[in-house]
Amino acid sequence: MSTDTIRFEVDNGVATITLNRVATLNAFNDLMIQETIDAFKQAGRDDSVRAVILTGAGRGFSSGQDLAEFRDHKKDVSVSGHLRGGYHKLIQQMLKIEKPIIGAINGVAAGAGLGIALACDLRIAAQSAVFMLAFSKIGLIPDAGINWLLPRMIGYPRAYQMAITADKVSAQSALAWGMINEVVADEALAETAQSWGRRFASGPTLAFGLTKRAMLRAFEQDFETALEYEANIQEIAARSHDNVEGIAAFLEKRPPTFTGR
Ligand code: LHQ
Repeated sequence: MSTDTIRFEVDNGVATITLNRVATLNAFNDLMIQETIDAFKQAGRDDSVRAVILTGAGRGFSSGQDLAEFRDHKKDVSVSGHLRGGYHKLIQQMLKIEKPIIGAINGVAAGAGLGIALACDLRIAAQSAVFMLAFSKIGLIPDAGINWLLPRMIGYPRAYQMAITADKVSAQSALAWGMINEVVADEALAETAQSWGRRFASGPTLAFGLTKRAMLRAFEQDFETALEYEANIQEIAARSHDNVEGIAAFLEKRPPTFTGR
């Protein structure tokens, strides 16, 4: 796996993917999209990885599409082809991995960078982070899954307002609006994310992954179908070692040892 534009580390069951094109606030060029896809694939394949963190190096999380590269390629590639061949594959990979993905939002998340942040399952933001739908500033509509994900998180009025104003939204507002899970002091972000990661990695990660599958699928299901679907998924969880261990630990009044199996 090449890592020219990202860093990839695994420690204590937690894989950390760090976007690393600092001079552009981690703008996505083709290589960074591909390397991030490969890193998520690797995190998905590796059984020792039970939680994933996505963050940015330097003062940005991601400024979205690398506009310089895109301008240079525009004559050769259609925008829709670029989205389908790049961002869609990345987002689908993130949604497919049945392990919790924590976005540690260290600075500005703009454009498709915000879309990728929203495709994480949980988001912790540094106090100074800002969220921005930069698209309308360059005459585009939101992409990278934002039209589907953001109104579900913060409601249509706020999502539409963010889209047409392209104003920066502070971490505190993002928290109040339900876009993120927690805000911490800038200097506490990395350790808070690692501590969430370690906590999840020692939990019943099979159930965590199945919960992600059931909840994401339920967005598209009617209630009856969702009930049926969750019953089937629960059947899988109930056959796990973690379920046996969890019940035994409860009855024996001791902490459980979950293995993700
Ligand atoms: C950048 C970028 C950047 C290149 C900062 N590219 N260099 C999908 C498919 C197809 C087509 C197009 O789009 C998409 C999806 C999208 O993501 S569209 C939206 C693309 N993103 C933007 O429009 C955001 C552009 N960036 C900004 O508005 C600002 O840079 C923000 C608000 C993110 C940060 O502002 P500042 O903190 O003031 O930093 P800065 O503007 O000074 O940027 C620092 C450097 O990073 C600077 O380079 P320089 O050589 O002058 O130091 C910028 O040119 C570079 N940079 N974003 N997206």
